Amino acid sequence: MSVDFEINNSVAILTLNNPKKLNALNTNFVEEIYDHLFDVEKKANVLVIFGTEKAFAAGVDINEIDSLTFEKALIKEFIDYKWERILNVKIPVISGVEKYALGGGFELALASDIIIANENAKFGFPEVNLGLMPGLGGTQLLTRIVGSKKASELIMSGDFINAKEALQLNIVSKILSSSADLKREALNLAKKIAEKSPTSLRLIKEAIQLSQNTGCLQGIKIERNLFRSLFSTSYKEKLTKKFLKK
Ligand code: CO8
Repeated sequence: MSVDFEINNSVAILTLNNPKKLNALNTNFVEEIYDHLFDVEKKANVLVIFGTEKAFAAGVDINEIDSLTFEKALIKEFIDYKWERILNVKIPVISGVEKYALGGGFELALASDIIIANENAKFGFPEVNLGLMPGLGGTQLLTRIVGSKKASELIMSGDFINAKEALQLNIVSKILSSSADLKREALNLAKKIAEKSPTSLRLIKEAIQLSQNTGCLQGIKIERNLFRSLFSTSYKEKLTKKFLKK
């Protein structure tokens, strides 16, 4: 097993745990993450993903890539169809990044809703140095955050950025100065979010994700309908009454 999994008080924690290989993501590793997601969505209100102190994940396992051909990758659907599931987790996801988040590891972090980082974090897409390119959403997700010019610079050069640069580029929302602080902060944030209405959280996530793929006016219309649908939930009933009683 390379993935540790636990759930406490509606917070699910997935810890990638293959430090010797810097959490390089091979097919089995991704399948383990995939398998846990069903439990995560049923039993938790927030998911937190950690790596180890040596790496969040240094990309897809280059040993596996080495033996791939175009036909094999297309027909056997190497990693990518399981990845759809990772991109579409219905509950909020927080990634706590230490050291390397590279290639597929960076894409795993970008697939989450919130990224917080240790000050030693390094982000990048070194695929170009292997004669490759990002293949798990990197060109799309990074470009939407930092714009096409900066995304082009980073993806075409293969250069890494540190935590401070990632903060300036709005990739990460907070930097912590130690592994323990990072874990504490990520779990406190997860706990705070997990206490909110699960229906609100799922629809907020849906609306924010939609904003990346739709025009503003259409997005506002859809948001309004999602908002209206929350009128029929027990949480809205309970929480508005509670506020008004005070
Ligand atoms: N794959 C396989 N093994 C790896 C990987 C990796 N991505 N990254 C690190 N490792 C292994 C090393 O081979 C080494 O193993 P060993 O001890 O057995 O020799 C061990 O981890 C420790 O690594 P280093 O000794 O290299 O550690 P350093 O601190 O010297 O360097 C680096 C750390 C800079 C992170 C370096 O390991 C590195 O450059 N790694 C490769 C990073 C990379 O190129 N990542 C991109 C991979 S491609 C990708 O992610 C494509 C995604 C799209 C897939 C699309 C599917 C459809």
